[in-house]
Amino acid sequence: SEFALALKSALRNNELRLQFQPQHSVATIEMIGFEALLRWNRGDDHRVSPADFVPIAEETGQIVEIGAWVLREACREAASWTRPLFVAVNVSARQIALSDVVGLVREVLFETGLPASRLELEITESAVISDLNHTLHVLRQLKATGVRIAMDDFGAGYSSLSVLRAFPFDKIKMDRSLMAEADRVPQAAAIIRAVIGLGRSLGIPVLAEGVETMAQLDFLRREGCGEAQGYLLGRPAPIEAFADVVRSNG
Ligand code: G
Ligand code: G
Ligand code: MN
Ligand code: NA
Repeated sequence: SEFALALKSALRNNELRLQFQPQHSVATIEMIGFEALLRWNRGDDHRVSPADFVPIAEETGQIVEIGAWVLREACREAASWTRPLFVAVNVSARQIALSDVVGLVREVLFETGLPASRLELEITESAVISDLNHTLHVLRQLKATGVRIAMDDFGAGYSSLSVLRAFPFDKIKMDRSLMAEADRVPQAAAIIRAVIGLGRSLGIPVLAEGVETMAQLDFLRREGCGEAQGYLLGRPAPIEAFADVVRSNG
């Protein structure tokens, strides 16, 4: 399609960029790392959301090349920071199915000099389910390189619990739809509490996504949630917006 063709030239024409969104400790509000988020500007401020073009890139297989670019760019950037903040990179199910993600990660860590301990890979539960055996095999190999694996969008799909049982994830990222409903829907607040308890039982941190208000942050603090991300704490932005933080010593 026209869209897929335009996407193909996007990489060559330098139209792809990364933005970074901070992740914070709930207890101390200290910044702990960033999620790298892909942005496509087709020119003349014609911005296309990854929610629209990532699914197409997955269909056409272009996600392999684009995903490799994202990983390389994110790790190169993080390696230049003077503070040892981590960077979290989204990895698509199709990337795992179609390409050698383990080889790519090893190569990029070697090339950029970023310590594996500062890289986190975010995988959605649907990615794990789509080809359980192959994905679990890849995730184990990835973990052996020393990177952390986070379950992304937890609570948005159908089989979260079985996926958590099948693989020792290093972090749970609670889907932002839970946070959005927490004030209005009692079930959502109850589920957030339960997920925080689940993380505690499993011994892994839980990060709440989509935190937009002080009331939500207070709720998370009362419930003992470890980490948060959202517009209240910082919107996704070019890394220059965070230059002071990533280059400071404190
Ligand atoms: O940043 P925004 O909320 O517009 O992102 C929309 C969706 O696109 C989210 O689900 C996010 O996970 C996904 N996304 C953003 N950047 C990347 C990326 O680099 N790779 C993949 N596979 N998905 C991404
Ligand atoms: O699916 P994933 O978690 O990777 O997607 C992250 C997406 O969530 C990004 O596209 C980012 O723009 C969006 N996002 C981040 N913080 C907030 C927030 O506080 N509110 C809303 N509505 N979206 C957010
Ligand atoms: Mn994510
Ligand atoms: Na998410």
